[in-house]
Amino acid sequence: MILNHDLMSKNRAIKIICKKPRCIFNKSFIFVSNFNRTMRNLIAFLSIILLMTSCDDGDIIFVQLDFDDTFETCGELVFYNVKENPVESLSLQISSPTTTLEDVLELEYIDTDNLLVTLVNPEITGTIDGVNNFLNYRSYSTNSGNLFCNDVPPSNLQITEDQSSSSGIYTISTTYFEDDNDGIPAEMEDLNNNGDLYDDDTDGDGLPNFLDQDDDGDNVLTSTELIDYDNDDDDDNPLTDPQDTDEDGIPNYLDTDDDGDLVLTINEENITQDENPSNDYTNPNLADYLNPDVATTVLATDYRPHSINQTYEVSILIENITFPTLNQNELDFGILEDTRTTGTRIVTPEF
Ligand SMILES: [Ca+2]
Ligand SMILES: [Ca+2]
Ligand SMILES: [Ca+2]
Ligand SMILES: [Ca+2]
Repeated sequence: MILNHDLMSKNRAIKIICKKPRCIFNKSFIFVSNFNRTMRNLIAFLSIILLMTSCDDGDIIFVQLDFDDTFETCGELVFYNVKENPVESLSLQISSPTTTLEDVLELEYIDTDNLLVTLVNPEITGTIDGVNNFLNYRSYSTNSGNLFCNDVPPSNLQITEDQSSSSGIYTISTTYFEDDNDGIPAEMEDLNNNGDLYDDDTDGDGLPNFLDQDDDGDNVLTSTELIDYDNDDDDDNPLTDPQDTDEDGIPNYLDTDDDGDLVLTINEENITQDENPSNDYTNPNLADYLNPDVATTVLATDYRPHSINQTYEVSILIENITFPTLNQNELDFGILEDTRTTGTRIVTPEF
């Protein structure tokens, strides 16, 4: 009855509004419309009650921390993620056991020739105890620039909330990739197609082809030899038709005697002996190692240094978190953004 009364009184209000000429509602439609509106109001009211009840329940805030999927690091050893609007930060500070980013990225040789490397610590785990190792969530009233790793804290820094987890397990996972960047995708350097990139070593110098800038070991880089000068197949792609100067069926980048003059390319250093036959020209238009009419032997004494591109991917997962008033027990920090996660290393195979 009360509901009907309310509806009727609202019907009246609507009737007044409907005095406009373009109003085409009839009375039954108005009743349905009002019924829906009342139900919406009722649902909204119940939602507010529910929300108020929830917030009274030990002040637990049911939120999902929403940060970028990249983080940074500095010092000894703080990982942090800062976002704006609102300004918030997450930080993981590790001091025991003492860990540095150098530890995370450390490599060791895995062969006797000191050519191949692997990670020393692909996974580092530890405990957050709020004493030695901290996980903090903070919010700030202002954006104060770089919030971490300043010798002098920002002067206008106002922390409005600071929560420290009293527990947690962190796992720092690192993966490491290398490539010779020679223009041939790594999977195409798996010559025997067995899925193992490490057992393809055309020149036998100890560097597998996918890490070897000079696959045939003739001191002319693969990237130099891969060029398809004649472009017979018109696709401008040297991978589909790599240059084969002496037409012996072996592309130049895998051929130790590129011009077929029976002098090994590596020994065609007629002009300058600098472990690079590609700059030796008797005929100014054609390098000697590609010129079968020049067959002078000047023995090489070394392999040239090889550059290998390095990429690390560092991610952190934190589990069993206990923040005082935040209900989240697992946190994926994302991927580390740092200049030290890419680099090159130089190796020179033994001649
Ligand atoms: Ca090799
Ligand atoms: Ca290669
Ligand atoms: Ca060659
Ligand atoms: Ca020659």
